[in-house]
Amino acid sequence: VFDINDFNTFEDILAGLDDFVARCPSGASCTLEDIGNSPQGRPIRLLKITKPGTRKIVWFDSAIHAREWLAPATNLKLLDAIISQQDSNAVSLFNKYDFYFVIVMNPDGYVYSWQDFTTRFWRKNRSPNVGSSCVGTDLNRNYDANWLNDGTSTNPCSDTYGGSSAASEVETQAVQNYLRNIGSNIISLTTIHTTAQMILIPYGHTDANGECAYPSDHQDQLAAANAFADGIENTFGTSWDRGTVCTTIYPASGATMDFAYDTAGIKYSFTPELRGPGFDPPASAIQPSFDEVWNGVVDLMAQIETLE
Ligand code: 0X9
Ligand code: ZN
Repeated sequence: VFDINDFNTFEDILAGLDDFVARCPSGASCTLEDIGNSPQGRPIRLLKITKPGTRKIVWFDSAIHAREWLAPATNLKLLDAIISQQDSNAVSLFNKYDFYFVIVMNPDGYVYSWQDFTTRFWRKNRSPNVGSSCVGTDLNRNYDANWLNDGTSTNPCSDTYGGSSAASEVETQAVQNYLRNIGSNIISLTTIHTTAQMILIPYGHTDANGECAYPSDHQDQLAAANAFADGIENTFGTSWDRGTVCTTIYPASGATMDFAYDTAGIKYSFTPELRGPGFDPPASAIQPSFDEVWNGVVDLMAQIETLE
């Protein structure tokens, strides 16, 4: 049974999405769209919460890394906040923007992380690799964004295996195609990970000299990331780093966020690394994670408005 205050199986999340659709705010449309299917045939399901007219889209996705369970749990609470119009911030955000949520970007990996305690910390998808007995590609190294440049592996047994070619994986292709089509309508994209207490911005790759690369929009992106991280910190007095992937966590190329910025043209693209502890926090971490991220999102959107 779906429980917004607990971790949920893939099946329960799909049922939960149906419940959200049934609770659509009056005057709004809530629609499900499968942007693709995983190799094992599971939907990559998008929930769109929209109002009539042409409005910019705020995008949140999660669980591209299977084991990072607090990410989809927190994302579901963000979805709940918008659907229930929980407070005046939720109301004013939804007065301005449409909201798109993909809760599970890596369905096969997520299901596998629920199988038993030996598979709980699985990260990649579950596609077989030709010529290897090791399974899976790191979908957050498989995007057509400086693919294989840095912080990624050509070894199929590695947890950061980039795949056999850029966008070799159908999960990657589905998201890339979708973002290519609607990217110009997206005002901000947040692709949620755990667990390092950071707000990361592009880029993850390095240049020809091995130095971290910076986008031309860096100053605006950093101002937005600072608002996001400050809003989070102010909630419980925690400490969150902010900065480019390459300078703040480590070089890592071929990720969703860098594709979103470089190819889909989404200037404000973020990778939060949520609170821990680790990849297996207790369910009691879900509410405080949501509380702080929600405050961060409210401040982020206000900051983006002053920058645009
Ligand atoms: O390594 C990753 O993919 C992310 N960290 S995690 O511990 N969740 O695995 C950070 C990657 C962010 N990279 C780019 N957006 N380039
Ligand atoms: Zn991750």
